[in-house]
Amino acid sequence: MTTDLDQLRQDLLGSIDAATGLDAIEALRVHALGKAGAITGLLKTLGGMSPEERQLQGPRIHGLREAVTAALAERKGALERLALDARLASETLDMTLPVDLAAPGSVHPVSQVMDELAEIFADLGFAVATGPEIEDDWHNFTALNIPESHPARAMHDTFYFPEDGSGERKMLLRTHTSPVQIRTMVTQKPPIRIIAPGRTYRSDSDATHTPMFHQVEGLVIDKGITLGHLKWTLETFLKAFFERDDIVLRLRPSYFPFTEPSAEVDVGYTIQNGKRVIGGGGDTAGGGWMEVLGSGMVHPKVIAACGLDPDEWQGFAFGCGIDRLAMLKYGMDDLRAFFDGDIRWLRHYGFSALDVPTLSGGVGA
Ligand code: 2NL
Repeated sequence: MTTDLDQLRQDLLGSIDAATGLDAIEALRVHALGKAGAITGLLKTLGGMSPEERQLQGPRIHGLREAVTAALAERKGALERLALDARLASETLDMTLPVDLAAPGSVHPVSQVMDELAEIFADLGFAVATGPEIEDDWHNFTALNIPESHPARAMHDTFYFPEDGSGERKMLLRTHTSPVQIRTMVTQKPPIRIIAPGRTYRSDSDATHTPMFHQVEGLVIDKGITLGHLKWTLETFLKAFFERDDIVLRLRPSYFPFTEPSAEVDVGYTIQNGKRVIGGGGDTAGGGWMEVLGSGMVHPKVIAACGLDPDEWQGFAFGCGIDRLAMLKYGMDDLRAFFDGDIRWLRHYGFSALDVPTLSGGVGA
């Protein structure tokens, strides 16, 4: 028995040491420790031995089983390391091959212009204010000095919600972002310096009008505010937005119920390669004027409607179409394309998400 066990140990450990593959290791494990394995067979003989013999042979057989189990694990580990080394030596990875990226998204021109506006006006000390797109007629019209019978209510081609019969304020889709400014004046103590960008709605639809469009309005309420502050602010804004120093402005008398006096703001343009380009121009030869903004001094009735004393607080306000600003700056010609959702248009005109409008030069103020 002693010689048999020693011989078996020598044979098994020798074979394990000589094994050159994981398959061979597995075969040796089955041969020694499997159900019908050599060591398994020896363990079974322990039951038939006398207590004295079992006391002698038990530790020897168990010792052999442990030695073989350990040798199998060690050889298996060594073979796996060899296999990995061989793979690492033979396989190469070309780190210069192009990566198959998912198509990146891009920033819509309207969003880009909104970000630019926020940056420019932040430099001038303006905060961005937002409010509901579903409004009541008090915030959208009445507080802005547009009473029930006023033609401007019809002029604005308002989308109204059906009346609920409660006699409460009529609900509508805001026709401008002015109600955001009204809400700010009602809830915030002056001085106020805000811009209100956002979606607005009018039942209008042709090449230059879409039922939903974007507007930005600005509002300043403080003591001693004059038309001079308005003109300087708009000039500074337009120079920064169009990135040109030669911006010329023309303020044309106009009428809005919510401002007095009111002025339409035109910007000079010149013709370059058959296209209108903002900057220079105006009344000079080959130049012309383009209307870009409406503005004025906030009507005392509007200030009073918001609970402020018009003898103490004055201000100016202005409004313009963001879609129109985007078209002028980035040379797009059909407004409807803005909202068609055609991915090819967006690939052409969209902005990289990394192209953030930092305007690091500031407004030069
Ligand atoms: C235009 C004209 C304008 C305003 C908007 C305004 C807001 C308040 C008080 C007074 Cl709360 N005015 N907004 C003033 C003048 C013109 O917009 O042509 N928009 C596209």
